[in-house]
Amino acid sequence: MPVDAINFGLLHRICKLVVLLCFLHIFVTVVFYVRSMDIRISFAPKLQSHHNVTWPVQGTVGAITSRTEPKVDPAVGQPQDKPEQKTTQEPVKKLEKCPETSPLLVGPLRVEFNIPVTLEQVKNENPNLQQGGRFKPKDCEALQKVAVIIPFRKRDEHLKFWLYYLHPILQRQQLDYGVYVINQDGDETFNRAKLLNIGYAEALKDYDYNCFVFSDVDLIPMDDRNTYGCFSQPRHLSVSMDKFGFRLPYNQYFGGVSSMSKEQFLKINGFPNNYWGWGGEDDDIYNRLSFKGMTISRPNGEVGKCRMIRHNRDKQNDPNPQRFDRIAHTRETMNNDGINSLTYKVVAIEKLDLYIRINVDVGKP
Ligand code: UDH
Ligand code: NGS
Repeated sequence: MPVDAINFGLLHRICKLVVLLCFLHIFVTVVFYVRSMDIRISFAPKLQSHHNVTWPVQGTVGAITSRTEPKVDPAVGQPQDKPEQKTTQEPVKKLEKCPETSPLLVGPLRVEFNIPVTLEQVKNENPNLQQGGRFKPKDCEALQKVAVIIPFRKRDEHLKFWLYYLHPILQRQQLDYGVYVINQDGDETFNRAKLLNIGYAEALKDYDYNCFVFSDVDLIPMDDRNTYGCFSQPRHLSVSMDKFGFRLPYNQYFGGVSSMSKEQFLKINGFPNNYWGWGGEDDDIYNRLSFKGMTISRPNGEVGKCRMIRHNRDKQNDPNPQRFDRIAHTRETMNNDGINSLTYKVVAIEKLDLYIRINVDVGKP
Protein backbone atom coordinates (compact mmCIF):
# COMPACT_ATOMS: atom_id res chain seq x y z
CA MET A 1 0.00 0.00 0.00
CA PRO A 2 1.40 3.39 -0.94
CA VAL A 3 2.36 5.73 1.94
CA ASP A 4 0.00 8.47 0.67
CA ALA A 5 -2.98 6.08 0.90
CA ILE A 6 -2.11 5.13 4.53
CA ASN A 7 -1.76 8.84 5.52
CA PHE A 8 -5.04 9.72 3.88
CA GLY A 9 -6.89 6.92 5.73
CA LEU A 10 -5.43 8.07 9.08
CA LEU A 11 -6.27 11.70 8.38
CA HIS A 12 -9.83 10.71 7.46
CA ARG A 13 -10.28 8.87 10.79
CA ILE A 14 -8.80 11.76 12.81
CA CYS A 15 -11.18 14.20 11.11
CA LYS A 16 -14.18 11.98 11.91
CA LEU A 17 -13.07 11.86 15.57
CA VAL A 18 -12.73 15.66 15.72
CA VAL A 19 -16.20 16.15 14.23
CA LEU A 20 -17.60 13.62 16.73
CA LEU A 21 -15.94 15.44 19.59
CA CYS A 22 -17.37 18.71 18.35
CA PHE A 23 -20.91 17.27 18.35
CA LEU A 24 -20.37 15.85 21.80
CA HIS A 25 -19.17 19.23 23.02
CA ILE A 26 -22.20 21.01 21.54
CA PHE A 27 -24.52 18.40 23.07
CA VAL A 28 -23.01 18.75 26.54
CA THR A 29 -23.15 22.56 26.27
CA VAL A 30 -26.82 22.48 25.25
CA VAL A 31 -27.71 20.12 28.10
CA PHE A 32 -26.00 22.32 30.66
CA TYR A 33 -27.53 25.46 29.20
CA VAL A 34 -31.06 24.05 29.36
CA ARG A 35 -30.53 22.88 32.95
CA SER A 36 -29.21 26.27 34.02
CA MET A 37 -32.33 27.90 32.46
CA ASP A 38 -34.49 25.71 34.69
CA ILE A 39 -32.58 26.82 37.73
CA ARG A 40 -32.99 30.47 36.78
CA ILE A 41 -36.72 30.20 36.22
CA SER A 42 -37.38 28.37 39.44
CA PHE A 43 -35.11 30.73 41.38
CA ALA A 44 -36.85 33.90 40.25
CA PRO A 45 -40.04 33.69 42.39
CA LYS A 46 -37.96 32.80 45.44
CA LEU A 47 -35.97 35.97 44.88
CA GLN A 48 -39.15 38.00 44.81
CA SER A 49 -40.74 36.59 47.94
CA HIS A 50 -37.48 37.05 49.77
CA HIS A 51 -37.58 40.76 48.97
CA ASN A 52 -41.15 41.14 50.11
CA VAL A 53 -40.63 39.47 53.43
CA THR A 54 -37.30 40.91 54.38
CA TRP A 55 -37.53 44.57 53.51
CA PRO A 56 -40.10 46.99 54.86
CA VAL A 57 -42.53 48.29 52.25
CA GLN A 58 -42.99 51.92 51.36
CA GLY A 59 -44.98 53.66 54.07
CA THR A 60 -42.87 52.32 56.87
CA VAL A 61 -41.19 55.46 58.09
CA GLY A 62 -37.83 56.20 56.64
CA ALA A 63 -37.04 52.74 55.37
CA ILE A 64 -37.85 52.98 51.69
CA THR A 65 -37.76 56.18 49.77
CA SER A 66 -38.68 55.06 46.29
CA ARG A 67 -39.77 52.11 44.27
CA THR A 68 -36.96 50.68 42.13
CA GLU A 69 -36.43 47.57 40.05
CA PRO A 70 -34.95 44.60 41.88
CA LYS A 71 -31.23 44.14 41.91
CA VAL A 72 -30.46 40.77 40.39
CA ASP A 73 -27.33 38.80 41.12
CA PRO A 74 -25.28 38.95 37.87
CA ALA A 75 -24.29 35.33 38.34
CA VAL A 76 -27.94 34.32 38.24
CA GLY A 77 -28.79 36.72 35.46
CA GLN A 78 -31.74 38.99 34.76
CA PRO A 79 -34.96 36.97 34.67
CA GLN A 80 -36.45 37.47 31.24
CA ASP A 81 -39.89 38.98 30.69
CA LYS A 82 -41.35 37.77 33.95
CA PRO A 83 -44.05 40.32 34.82
CA GLU A 84 -44.03 39.52 38.54
CA GLN A 85 -40.39 40.58 38.65
CA LYS A 86 -41.48 44.21 38.28
CA THR A 87 -43.02 44.19 41.78
CA THR A 88 -39.79 43.21 43.52
CA GLN A 89 -38.22 45.99 45.57
CA GLU A 90 -34.66 46.94 46.18
CA PRO A 91 -33.82 47.95 49.72
CA VAL A 92 -32.95 51.61 49.43
CA LYS A 93 -30.44 53.21 51.74
CA LYS A 94 -32.12 54.34 54.99
CA LEU A 95 -32.60 58.11 55.08
CA GLU A 96 -30.44 60.14 57.45
CA LYS A 97 -32.30 61.75 60.34
CA CYS A 98 -33.26 65.39 59.76
CA PRO A 99 -31.11 67.88 61.69
CA GLU A 100 -32.26 69.17 65.11
CA THR A 101 -32.67 72.63 63.59
CA SER A 102 -34.09 72.66 60.10
CA PRO A 103 -31.88 74.53 57.61
CA LEU A 104 -35.06 75.69 55.83
CA LEU A 105 -36.24 78.05 58.57
CA VAL A 106 -36.42 81.75 57.81
CA GLY A 107 -37.30 83.24 61.24
CA PRO A 108 -39.80 86.12 61.65
CA LEU A 109 -42.79 86.08 59.31
CA ARG A 110 -45.29 88.67 58.17
CA VAL A 111 -48.76 87.55 59.18
CA GLU A 112 -51.84 89.49 58.14
CA PHE A 113 -55.46 88.69 57.57
CA ASN A 114 -56.61 91.40 55.17
CA ILE A 115 -55.66 89.41 52.08
CA PRO A 116 -58.27 86.97 50.75
CA VAL A 117 -57.12 83.32 50.69
CA THR A 118 -58.68 80.37 48.86
CA LEU A 119 -58.22 76.66 49.46
CA GLU A 120 -57.31 76.25 45.78
CA GLN A 121 -54.49 78.75 46.22
CA VAL A 122 -53.21 76.96 49.34
CA LYS A 123 -53.31 73.67 47.45
CA ASN A 124 -51.36 75.10 44.51
CA GLU A 125 -48.77 76.68 46.76
CA ASN A 126 -48.16 73.38 48.61
CA PRO A 127 -47.59 70.81 45.84
CA ASN A 128 -45.77 68.38 48.15
CA LEU A 129 -48.76 67.68 50.36
CA GLN A 130 -50.37 64.28 50.15
CA GLN A 131 -54.10 63.65 50.34
CA GLY A 132 -55.41 64.52 53.80
CA GLY A 133 -52.84 67.30 54.26
CA ARG A 134 -50.12 64.79 55.10
CA PHE A 135 -46.45 65.57 54.63
CA LYS A 136 -43.06 64.15 55.41
CA PRO A 137 -39.68 65.41 54.19
CA LYS A 138 -38.30 63.42 51.29
CA ASP A 139 -34.58 63.98 51.87
CA CYS A 140 -34.36 63.09 55.55
CA GLU A 141 -36.22 61.14 58.20
CA ALA A 142 -38.32 63.52 60.31
CA LEU A 143 -37.46 63.58 64.01
CA GLN A 144 -41.11 63.65 65.04
CA LYS A 145 -44.42 62.31 63.78
CA VAL A 146 -46.81 65.10 64.63
CA ALA A 147 -50.60 65.14 64.57
CA VAL A 148 -51.89 68.71 64.61
CA ILE A 149 -55.35 68.75 66.17
CA ILE A 150 -57.74 71.68 65.66
CA PRO A 151 -61.02 71.94 67.62
CA PHE A 152 -63.56 73.33 65.21
CA ARG A 153 -67.03 74.55 64.41
CA LYS A 154 -68.11 77.18 61.88
CA ARG A 155 -64.74 78.88 61.52
CA ASP A 156 -64.07 78.20 57.83
CA GLU A 157 -62.58 81.64 57.16
CA HIS A 158 -60.09 81.17 60.00
CA LEU A 159 -59.21 77.67 58.83
CA LYS A 160 -58.24 78.97 55.38
CA PHE A 161 -55.76 81.39 56.94
CA TRP A 162 -54.48 78.68 59.28
CA LEU A 163 -53.81 76.31 56.36
CA TYR A 164 -52.33 79.09 54.26
CA TYR A 165 -49.76 80.05 56.91
CA LEU A 166 -49.15 76.77 58.71
CA HIS A 167 -48.60 74.27 55.89
CA PRO A 168 -45.46 76.02 54.58
CA ILE A 169 -44.16 76.52 58.14
CA LEU A 170 -44.65 72.87 59.14
CA GLN A 171 -42.92 71.72 55.95
CA ARG A 172 -39.97 74.03 56.58
CA GLN A 173 -39.77 72.55 60.08
CA GLN A 174 -39.22 69.17 58.40
CA LEU A 175 -41.94 67.43 60.37
CA ASP A 176 -43.74 64.25 59.42
CA TYR A 177 -47.20 65.66 60.07
CA GLY A 178 -50.93 65.46 59.50
CA VAL A 179 -53.68 68.01 60.18
CA TYR A 180 -56.89 66.85 61.89
CA VAL A 181 -59.80 69.26 62.07
CA ILE A 182 -62.23 67.89 64.64
CA ASN A 183 -65.60 69.39 63.89
CA GLN A 184 -68.27 69.39 66.60
CA ASP A 185 -71.46 68.23 64.89
CA GLY A 186 -74.77 69.98 65.68
CA ASP A 187 -75.41 73.11 67.72
CA GLU A 188 -75.01 72.00 71.31
CA THR A 189 -72.63 73.82 73.66
CA PHE A 190 -69.04 73.72 72.40
CA ASN A 191 -66.53 71.43 74.15
CA ARG A 192 -62.96 72.27 73.15
CA ALA A 193 -61.07 69.82 75.40
CA LYS A 194 -63.24 66.85 74.45
CA LEU A 195 -62.66 67.60 70.76
CA LEU A 196 -58.92 67.59 71.45
CA ASN A 197 -59.18 64.19 73.16
CA ILE A 198 -61.09 62.88 70.13
CA GLY A 199 -58.42 64.29 67.82
CA TYR A 200 -55.75 62.41 69.75
CA ALA A 201 -57.69 59.13 69.56
CA GLU A 202 -58.64 59.46 65.89
CA ALA A 203 -55.19 60.57 64.71
CA LEU A 204 -53.65 57.50 66.34
CA LYS A 205 -56.00 55.28 64.35
CA ASP A 206 -54.61 56.89 61.21
CA TYR A 207 -50.84 56.84 61.84
CA ASP A 208 -48.24 56.06 64.45
CA TYR A 209 -47.91 59.65 65.75
CA ASN A 210 -45.66 60.29 68.74
CA CYS A 211 -46.39 63.98 69.20
CA PHE A 212 -49.63 65.97 69.33
CA VAL A 213 -50.00 69.69 68.77
CA PHE A 214 -53.32 71.16 69.92
CA SER A 215 -54.04 74.41 68.12
CA ASP A 216 -56.92 76.86 68.11
CA VAL A 217 -57.90 77.64 64.55
CA ASP A 218 -57.40 81.38 64.93
CA LEU A 219 -53.76 81.44 66.08
CA ILE A 220 -50.88 81.88 63.64
CA PRO A 221 -47.20 81.83 64.66
CA MET A 222 -45.12 84.81 63.52
CA ASP A 223 -41.82 82.94 63.49
CA ASP A 224 -41.11 79.53 61.98
CA ARG A 225 -38.47 78.81 64.66
CA ASN A 226 -41.42 78.11 66.97
CA THR A 227 -41.31 74.35 66.38
CA TYR A 228 -44.69 72.61 66.27
CA GLY A 229 -43.22 69.51 67.87
CA CYS A 230 -42.73 67.95 71.29
CA PHE A 231 -40.12 68.52 73.97
CA SER A 232 -38.93 66.84 77.15
CA GLN A 233 -41.73 68.71 78.98
CA PRO A 234 -45.20 69.64 77.69
CA ARG A 235 -44.86 72.73 75.51
CA HIS A 236 -46.84 75.93 75.41
CA LEU A 237 -46.32 77.51 72.00
CA SER A 238 -48.59 80.59 71.86
CA VAL A 239 -46.62 82.50 74.46
CA SER A 240 -46.69 86.05 73.07
CA MET A 241 -50.04 86.72 71.51
CA ASP A 242 -50.76 90.07 69.93
CA LYS A 243 -54.06 90.32 71.83
CA PHE A 244 -52.19 90.15 75.16
CA GLY A 245 -49.60 92.73 74.05
CA PHE A 246 -47.11 89.97 73.12
CA ARG A 247 -46.80 88.57 76.63
CA LEU A 248 -48.32 85.84 78.78
CA PRO A 249 -51.62 86.87 80.41
CA TYR A 250 -50.58 84.83 83.49
CA ASN A 251 -47.77 82.40 84.27
CA GLN A 252 -49.91 79.26 84.29
CA TYR A 253 -51.60 80.10 80.97
CA PHE A 254 -51.67 77.00 78.76
CA GLY A 255 -54.35 77.99 76.19
CA GLY A 256 -54.14 78.61 72.46
CA VAL A 257 -51.47 76.27 71.08
CA SER A 258 -49.75 73.53 73.08
CA SER A 259 -47.99 70.24 72.42
CA MET A 260 -47.46 66.95 74.22
CA SER A 261 -45.79 63.69 73.43
CA LYS A 262 -47.94 60.58 73.62
CA GLU A 263 -46.35 59.68 76.96
CA GLN A 264 -46.95 63.12 78.45
CA PHE A 265 -50.57 63.08 77.26
CA LEU A 266 -51.22 59.63 78.72
CA LYS A 267 -49.53 60.52 81.99
CA ILE A 268 -52.23 63.14 82.64
CA ASN A 269 -55.02 60.90 81.34
CA GLY A 270 -55.55 63.30 78.42
CA PHE A 271 -57.88 66.27 78.79
CA PRO A 272 -61.13 66.75 80.73
CA ASN A 273 -64.32 65.86 78.86
CA ASN A 274 -66.77 67.86 80.94
CA TYR A 275 -65.88 71.50 80.31
CA TRP A 276 -68.85 72.69 78.27
CA GLY A 277 -68.67 76.25 76.97
CA TRP A 278 -65.86 78.79 77.19
CA GLY A 279 -63.01 78.81 79.69
CA GLY A 280 -61.14 76.82 82.29
CA GLU A 281 -60.31 73.64 80.34
CA ASP A 282 -56.79 74.90 79.61
CA ASP A 283 -56.29 75.68 83.31
CA ASP A 284 -57.47 72.15 84.16
CA ILE A 285 -54.86 70.78 81.74
CA TYR A 286 -52.21 72.93 83.39
CA ASN A 287 -53.26 71.53 86.79
CA ARG A 288 -53.00 67.98 85.50
CA LEU A 289 -49.47 68.55 84.25
CA SER A 290 -48.38 70.17 87.46
CA PHE A 291 -49.96 67.44 89.64
CA LYS A 292 -48.01 64.87 87.65
CA GLY A 293 -44.77 66.72 88.39
CA MET A 294 -44.27 68.15 84.91
CA THR A 295 -43.26 71.69 84.06
CA ILE A 296 -44.11 73.83 81.04
CA SER A 297 -41.55 74.35 78.31
CA ARG A 298 -41.85 77.53 76.23
CA PRO A 299 -40.05 79.27 73.37
CA ASN A 300 -38.70 82.73 74.15
CA GLY A 301 -40.98 85.73 73.74
CA GLU A 302 -39.59 86.67 70.35
CA VAL A 303 -39.84 83.22 68.75
CA GLY A 304 -43.21 82.64 70.46
CA LYS A 305 -44.95 85.66 68.91
CA CYS A 306 -48.29 84.93 67.26
CA ARG A 307 -51.36 86.67 65.90
CA MET A 308 -54.97 85.88 66.63
CA ILE A 309 -57.63 86.41 63.98
CA ARG A 310 -60.07 88.83 65.57
CA HIS A 311 -63.65 87.60 65.85
CA ASN A 312 -66.83 87.89 67.86
CA ARG A 313 -67.81 85.48 70.59
CA ASP A 314 -69.15 82.25 69.14
CA LYS A 315 -72.71 81.10 69.58
CA GLN A 316 -73.12 78.18 71.95
CA ASN A 317 -69.78 78.86 73.61
CA ASP A 318 -70.70 81.20 76.44
CA PRO A 319 -68.47 81.32 79.51
CA ASN A 320 -68.99 78.17 81.53
CA PRO A 321 -70.27 79.13 85.01
CA GLN A 322 -68.96 75.84 86.47
CA ARG A 323 -65.38 76.36 85.35
CA PHE A 324 -64.00 77.78 88.61
CA ASP A 325 -65.46 74.95 90.63
CA ARG A 326 -64.10 72.38 88.17
CA ILE A 327 -60.53 73.68 88.14
CA ALA A 328 -60.57 73.64 91.94
CA HIS A 329 -61.05 69.84 91.82
CA THR A 330 -58.72 68.71 89.06
CA ARG A 331 -56.70 66.55 91.42
CA GLU A 332 -59.74 64.43 92.35
CA THR A 333 -61.32 64.27 88.90
CA MET A 334 -58.36 63.83 86.57
CA ASN A 335 -57.92 60.08 87.01
CA ASN A 336 -61.52 59.28 86.08
CA ASP A 337 -62.26 62.02 83.57
CA GLY A 338 -60.01 61.98 80.52
CA ILE A 339 -58.90 59.80 77.66
CA ASN A 340 -59.89 56.73 79.73
CA SER A 341 -63.53 57.86 79.91
CA LEU A 342 -63.86 59.36 76.43
CA THR A 343 -67.05 58.50 74.49
CA TYR A 344 -68.21 59.98 71.20
CA LYS A 345 -69.63 59.06 67.82
CA VAL A 346 -67.85 59.66 64.55
CA VAL A 347 -70.37 61.08 62.07
CA ALA A 348 -68.01 61.34 59.08
CA ILE A 349 -64.34 61.31 58.15
CA GLU A 350 -63.27 63.20 55.05
CA LYS A 351 -59.75 63.08 53.66
CA LEU A 352 -59.53 66.46 51.95
CA ASP A 353 -56.62 67.95 50.01
CA LEU A 354 -55.32 70.05 52.89
CA TYR A 355 -56.52 68.28 56.04
CA ILE A 356 -58.59 65.46 57.45
CA ARG A 357 -61.98 66.59 58.67
CA ILE A 358 -63.58 64.44 61.34
CA ASN A 359 -67.16 65.30 62.17
CA VAL A 360 -68.10 64.07 65.64
CA ASP A 361 -71.07 63.90 67.93
CA VAL A 362 -69.69 64.80 71.37
CA GLY A 363 -73.02 64.64 73.17
CA LYS A 364 -74.25 67.43 75.41
CA PRO A 365 -73.72 68.75 78.95
N1 UDH B 1 -63.95 77.01 68.26
C1 UDH B 1 -64.62 76.87 67.06
N2 UDH B 1 -65.91 77.20 66.98
C2 UDH B 1 -66.60 77.68 68.04
C3 UDH B 1 -65.90 77.84 69.25
C4 UDH B 1 -64.59 77.53 69.33
O1 UDH B 1 -64.04 76.43 66.07
O2 UDH B 1 -67.78 77.98 67.91
C5 UDH B 1 -62.56 76.54 68.36
C6 UDH B 1 -61.58 77.37 67.58
O3 UDH B 1 -60.51 76.57 67.18
C7 UDH B 1 -61.14 78.37 68.61
C8 UDH B 1 -61.01 77.46 69.80
O4 UDH B 1 -62.10 76.57 69.68
O5 UDH B 1 -59.96 79.00 68.26
C9 UDH B 1 -61.06 78.16 71.14
O6 UDH B 1 -62.23 78.91 71.22
P1 UDH B 1 -62.42 79.97 72.37
O7 UDH B 1 -63.73 80.60 72.19
O8 UDH B 1 -62.10 79.38 73.68
O9 UDH B 1 -61.25 80.96 72.16
P2 UDH B 1 -61.12 82.14 71.19
O10 UDH B 1 -59.77 82.71 71.46
O11 UDH B 1 -62.24 83.19 71.65
O12 UDH B 1 -61.39 81.76 69.78
C10 UDH B 1 -62.24 83.69 72.93
C11 UDH B 1 -63.47 84.57 73.13
C12 UDH B 1 -63.50 85.66 72.14
C13 UDH B 1 -64.29 86.82 72.59
C14 UDH B 1 -64.07 87.93 71.62
C15 UDH B 1 -64.74 89.17 72.00
N3 UDH B 1 -64.29 90.19 71.07
C1 NGS C 1 -58.72 82.61 81.67
C2 NGS C 1 -59.54 81.38 81.38
C3 NGS C 1 -58.83 80.53 80.36
C4 NGS C 1 -58.58 81.35 79.10
C5 NGS C 1 -57.80 82.61 79.48
C6 NGS C 1 -57.58 83.49 78.28
O1 NGS C 1 -59.41 83.42 82.58
O2 NGS C 1 -59.64 79.42 80.07
O3 NGS C 1 -58.52 83.31 80.45
O4 NGS C 1 -58.78 83.72 77.67
N1 NGS C 1 -59.74 80.65 82.63
C7 NGS C 1 -60.85 80.68 83.31
O5 NGS C 1 -61.83 81.30 82.98
C8 NGS C 1 -60.91 79.88 84.58
S1 NGS C 1 -58.91 84.58 76.38
O6 NGS C 1 -58.51 85.93 76.72
O7 NGS C 1 -58.00 84.02 75.40
O8 NGS C 1 -60.27 84.50 75.93
O9 NGS C 1 -57.88 80.61 78.15
